[in-house]
Amino acid sequence: MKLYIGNKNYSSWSMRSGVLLAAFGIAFEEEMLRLDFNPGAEWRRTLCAVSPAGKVPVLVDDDGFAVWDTLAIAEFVADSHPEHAIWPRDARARARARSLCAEMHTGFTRLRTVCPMNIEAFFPEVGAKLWAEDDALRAEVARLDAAWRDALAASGGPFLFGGFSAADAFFAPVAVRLSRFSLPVSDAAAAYRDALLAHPAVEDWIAEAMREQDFLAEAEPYRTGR
Ligand SMILES: N[C@@H](CCC(=O)N[C@@H](CS)C(=O)NCC(=O)O)C(=O)O
Repeated sequence: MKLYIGNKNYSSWSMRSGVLLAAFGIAFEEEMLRLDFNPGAEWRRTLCAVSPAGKVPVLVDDDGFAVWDTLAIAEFVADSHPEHAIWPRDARARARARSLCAEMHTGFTRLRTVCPMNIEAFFPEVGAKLWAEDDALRAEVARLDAAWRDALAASGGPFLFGGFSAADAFFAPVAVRLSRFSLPVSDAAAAYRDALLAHPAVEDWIAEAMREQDFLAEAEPYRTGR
């Protein structure tokens, strides 16, 4: 299988699929397409040849069959690898894990907008200012904190549903954002954030993102003063 991804430093959606496959030790080749937001950019032509949606990540199976969008990729990986508990084995826990992934997929838009993924950069002052001024951001972090606490209390941790699952892969970029912007969370949520950041698959992704050293001005609202 081949996973097409964007820059590891910036592409939060790529991180979800990459971390999911790595966490379960599923072999895959990785092809990084440098994100370029200009119309007609080369990476989009390459990408559109494998996926009509034109977004990363895309998982291409050995026979060329392409699956795009992180939710569909998680389902395809779970179907292809029933030996792994990609989703929790218990039906209700599985439904709850899917609810959280779907909520992440469509929600937390304020957090995603004002605290963009940028693994190599630390913005505690920006985070403090946002925290003081942005009601919508605080409300989303409160919802996130409650969702994490509920799942952890029900499972006993250390991950949302006990062992590492797709739900944790979906929240890995959120753990990065909370840490890079120093956003305050409860003790239970902070312990989970740190467990997630210390997971080997997440650590590897972060280490590779740090090595990228590829500044993309379009993804940098804070380091360019825009
Ligand atoms: N809903 C998609 C979102 C994918 C997405 O927005 N990927 C970004 C990179 S993180 C992208 O390809 N952006 C390029 C664009 O939108 O033109 C998923 O879950 O995979």
